[in-house]
Amino acid sequence: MMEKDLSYFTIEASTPREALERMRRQYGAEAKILTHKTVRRGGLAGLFTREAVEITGYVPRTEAKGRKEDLEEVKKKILADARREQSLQLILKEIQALKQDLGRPRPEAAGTPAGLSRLEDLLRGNEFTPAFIAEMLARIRREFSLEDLDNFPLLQSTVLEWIGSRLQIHPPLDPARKGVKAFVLVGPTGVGKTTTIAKLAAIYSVAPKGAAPRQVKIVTIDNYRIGALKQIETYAEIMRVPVACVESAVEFKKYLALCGESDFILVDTIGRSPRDLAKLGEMREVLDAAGSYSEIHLAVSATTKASDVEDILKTFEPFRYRAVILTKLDETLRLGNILSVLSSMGKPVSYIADGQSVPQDIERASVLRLLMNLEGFQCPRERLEKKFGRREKIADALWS
Ligand SMILES: Nc1nc2c(ncn2[C@@H]2O[C@H](COP(=O)(O)OP(=O)(O)OP(=O)(O)O)[C@@H](O)[C@H]2O)c(=O)[nH]1
Ligand SMILES: [Mg+2]
Repeated sequence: MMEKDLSYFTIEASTPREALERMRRQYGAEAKILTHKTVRRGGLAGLFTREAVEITGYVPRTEAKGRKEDLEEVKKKILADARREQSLQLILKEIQALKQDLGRPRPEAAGTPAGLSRLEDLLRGNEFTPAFIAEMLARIRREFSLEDLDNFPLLQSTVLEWIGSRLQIHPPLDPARKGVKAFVLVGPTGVGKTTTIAKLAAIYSVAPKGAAPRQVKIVTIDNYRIGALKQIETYAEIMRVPVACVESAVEFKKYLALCGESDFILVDTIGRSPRDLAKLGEMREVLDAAGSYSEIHLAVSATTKASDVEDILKTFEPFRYRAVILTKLDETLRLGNILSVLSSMGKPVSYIADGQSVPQDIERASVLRLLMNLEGFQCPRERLEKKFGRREKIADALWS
């Protein structure tokens, strides 16, 4: 063993036994005696001294170090345990929090009963706008008891009625109405304006029983596009309805001045992109010539997506259209987008066109017809008819 590994000590005691005992007590069993001698202590100038024992010895330092290392180990262990303890405490806290969370009714779970999410899916499937859906769901939450939320047939028929009540219907054209001579159809390109004008011309050429006969005339200001005039002339020829072309406000004014009391003029306009503001402005000037003699309706295809419908309804606003004619209803099963926008913008619907056949594929707008076009809703028809009235084909109304 190297010297630096030893720790030396000196012990002085009255007797050898006492020295030995103290060595064992202080340095343990490992301690070894190096020297042992008798010394004299105390007294005064060599007088009255007493005998004592002094031992020197050593104890291996390794032992002392070992104990220190042990201590380090113990400390580390304690620290590790403490850390583990802390982690355990954290985990425990988290578990407790989770338990509390699970025990508490979860807001979305509590707020979305099965019937409500089924209804949401139904509205989404019909492509109602998110804002419209949110409004409907909020109303259900407000007005339905928890018990009724489980009654899905009640839920869907009520919502269908709510949708219906928000739709506005514009009365059909009345050629006998005093003052209004011209009915004008504006709208984006290709939505079916000309076809709709032809359908209306065919229908209104026939006077209802007992009513005074009237002369339906078609005016087109869509004579710029190749084939446009030909298209309306072909229809007019079949129906024996006169067609006139008008290119300016002055011409239109002159034309109207020559019309008689019994004339009913249907005006077909050139299809304009809602983005082509300059051309829309020109057209407005021509139409303004008719002043209060005319009533303008806006044709919108039912296949247009919600954001575009909103744009169209806004862009054509300067024409002060009174109602919307929904065309191409036969081409879509998702009517929610249009209905959402119409109801949020408060625009009434006057006619519904649902096919290319002239004159059959048109009818007066009715809430029933619009609701019937919604997919997946099941509601007794009689219930809706009772609330919103029946669906009426124009032809039925005119020729019955
Ligand atoms: N499926 C379906 N097609 C329609 C309907 N109405 C019109 N169409 C068709 O849509 C196409 C365009 O119709 P038009 O009447 O020429 O449309 P427009 O709005 O006059 O078009 P522009 O004058 O070019 O702006 C034609 O092929 C029509 O047969 C409808 O209700 N349903
Ligand atoms: Mg046209």
